[in-house]
Amino acid sequence: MAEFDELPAAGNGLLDRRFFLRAGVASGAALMTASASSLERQEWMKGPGAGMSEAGAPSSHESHVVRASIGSLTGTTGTGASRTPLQLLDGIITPSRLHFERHHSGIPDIDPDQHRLVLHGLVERPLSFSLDALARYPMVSRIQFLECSGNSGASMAPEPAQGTCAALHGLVSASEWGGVPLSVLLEEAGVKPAGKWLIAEGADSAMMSRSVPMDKIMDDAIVALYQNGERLRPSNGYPMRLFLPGWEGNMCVKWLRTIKVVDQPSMTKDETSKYSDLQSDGVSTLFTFPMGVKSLITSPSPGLSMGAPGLYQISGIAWSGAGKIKRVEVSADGGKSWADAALDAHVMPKCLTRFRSAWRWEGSPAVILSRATDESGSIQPTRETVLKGRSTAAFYHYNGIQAWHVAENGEVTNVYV
Ligand SMILES: Nc1nc2c(c(=O)[nH]1)N[C@H]1C(S)=C(S)[C@@H](COP(=O)(O)O)O[C@H]1N2
Ligand SMILES: [Mo]
Repeated sequence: MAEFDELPAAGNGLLDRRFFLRAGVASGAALMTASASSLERQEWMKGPGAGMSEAGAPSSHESHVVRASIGSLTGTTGTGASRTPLQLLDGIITPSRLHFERHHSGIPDIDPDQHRLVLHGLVERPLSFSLDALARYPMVSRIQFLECSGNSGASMAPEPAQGTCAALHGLVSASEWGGVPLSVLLEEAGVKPAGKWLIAEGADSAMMSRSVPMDKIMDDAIVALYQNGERLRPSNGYPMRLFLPGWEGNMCVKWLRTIKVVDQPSMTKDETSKYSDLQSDGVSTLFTFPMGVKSLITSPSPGLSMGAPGLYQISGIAWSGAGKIKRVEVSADGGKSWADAALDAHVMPKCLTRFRSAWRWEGSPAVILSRATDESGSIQPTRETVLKGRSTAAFYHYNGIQAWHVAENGEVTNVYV
């Protein structure tokens, strides 16, 4: 251990990230040394275990790991959101059952045999695809994040809201998304030269629709059929959704029903009155598509109190709509000094990246924060920078640095720095 105490990387106990790259380091977290009684056979070893089942479920001891802060507009049950319990997960994949949900009019009960995707508008040949027909096209799969542009909106409030990572930032998840590149389908339909945008519409009663520029479609848009190896969950768009890697979640139209090729954006309610950013001069910024570079310490975080002073792992997620995460820095002294965090091996474009830092907490109050940089060179801004020039009524696209206060008793709360 002493060897790592010689590798302080920043103020207030942050250790060098090489801590995680060396073999054979112990954290000293095991509370008791093993004794003979630790080796006694437990009850569950004294008879055969349970049988097989057709589909698995998490351990009954993990029943607290569920979606949180579920809210719906008054008088509705499906017009709102549920949030991913980020503080209870590790790695970068969100189990499908915990992917956040955001619906404007509930989850439609779609019969996949009846459902069609219709491609029309400024095309040579309007086409209609059944699910079976779509599944015969060449497919791709990528592990990528999906984030609602309303995520973290609470951080714009004048006083820091108290809540878990789920409550404050749980409108982001990551999955392996598999499906057919939309460019392939459009090539088959033949886009007319005047076709520069398309309007994607869903089969829910909200008929949510968004305009998408053709460049993005030709770059990496897919009609997603699979999520983490199985068909999409109903809540996430079954049987098909538009997936636009790195772009705001709202544009990833679920229960995708029609794609109309047009010559200009159609100014739907979801890209004008909603999902636009009101500035303090009264001008509203439209079409903020890629999600900004962002990171968040998920452990420790509110609800996950610290125990006795000692060696801790700070862990969190970072992501950017512009590409890969290049660097994550962590501070344990409120941003006075920073140390590079170690990144887990899976660093992929437009995906969550897991970071870790070793921290020797002395037991005194501390403010911990993380700051991500992406491969385009963008650095996660401070809260102050994000709010500059924005109307106090603005709500979307918040990617500011999140600070957590660790009290002497180990309790973690949300603070602004
Ligand atoms: N048809 C349709 N598509 C939709 C929505 C919707 O209500 N209806 N919600 C949008 C919003 S605001 C977001 S953030 C994402 C959420 O996707 P998820 O529920 O799979 O997490 O879907 C988008 N696509
Ligand atoms: Mo959203």
